[in-house]
Amino acid sequence: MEIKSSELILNPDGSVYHLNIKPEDLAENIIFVGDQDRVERISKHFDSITFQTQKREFKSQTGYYKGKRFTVISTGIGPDNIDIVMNEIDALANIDFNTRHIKKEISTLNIVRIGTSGSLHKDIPVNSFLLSEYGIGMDNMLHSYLSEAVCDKILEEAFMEHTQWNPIMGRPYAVSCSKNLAAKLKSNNIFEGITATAGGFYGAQGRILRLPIQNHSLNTQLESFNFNNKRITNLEMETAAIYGMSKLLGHNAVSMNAIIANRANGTFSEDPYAAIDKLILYTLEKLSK
Ligand code: R1P
Repeated sequence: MEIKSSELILNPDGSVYHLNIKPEDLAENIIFVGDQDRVERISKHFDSITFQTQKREFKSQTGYYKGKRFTVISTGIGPDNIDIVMNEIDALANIDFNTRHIKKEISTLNIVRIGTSGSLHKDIPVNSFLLSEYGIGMDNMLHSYLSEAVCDKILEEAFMEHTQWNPIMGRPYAVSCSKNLAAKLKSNNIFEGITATAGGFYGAQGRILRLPIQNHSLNTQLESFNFNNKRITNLEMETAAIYGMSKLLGHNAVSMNAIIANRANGTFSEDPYAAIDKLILYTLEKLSK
């Protein structure tokens, strides 16, 4: 069935609406970052850059690192942006923009987020690295889709019981990373755990400035949660949405986190850029193998 112009919006030059990318300019290996200024912190390591564009917060560069082709895309902040970026990169790979039909052969993309995040435990210090084995989304974005098949119901139920989850906040969703892609990225030097993804930065992550919040105990409840000896290690704003959309669309995804804040002891990295630069090089090296 032909996908109408109002549903898959293309720019006059044939690029996809928000990302401004044409199908031939998207690599199969994709790196997401939140901050648009982080795109060049990655591409400065490339052998060459063959394409670049920016619209709004979505800045993209495609190039080669040690002979392997990558596209780096900044997603901006939050799960709502992940809905846009995931749908548009999938359309670039799997919808024929000329006929507006889904391609017969569906391609799989490899997506790695290199993000910043806050640790919930004193023993996961600032400047350490963490691979998200699972994402628990507290943001509801995934519920627009028929997502049950990719979600871990047992983990979700345990999480809701432990946090005495208020239904007014919607239902949390839990999705795992791609085991194969994670195997490439693991090492003894990095922590692993469940990443909680929030739909906001302040109240949604238990920060109180002037407004009273729904759940004062959120961070201590997240910290004390244990599921089959896995703990919720950190809080950020994209991982669960990326995992959910990737699983639904048939792509591989892993989220790598530079821990720049420690919510348990109230510390913040003195040099967050050094931490993220180290994680960028670590990740590029692992992915280039
Ligand atoms: C909040 O400051 C932002 O920083 C974190 C959060 O997930 C959120 O996007 O990640 P990035 O540094 O990748 O944007």
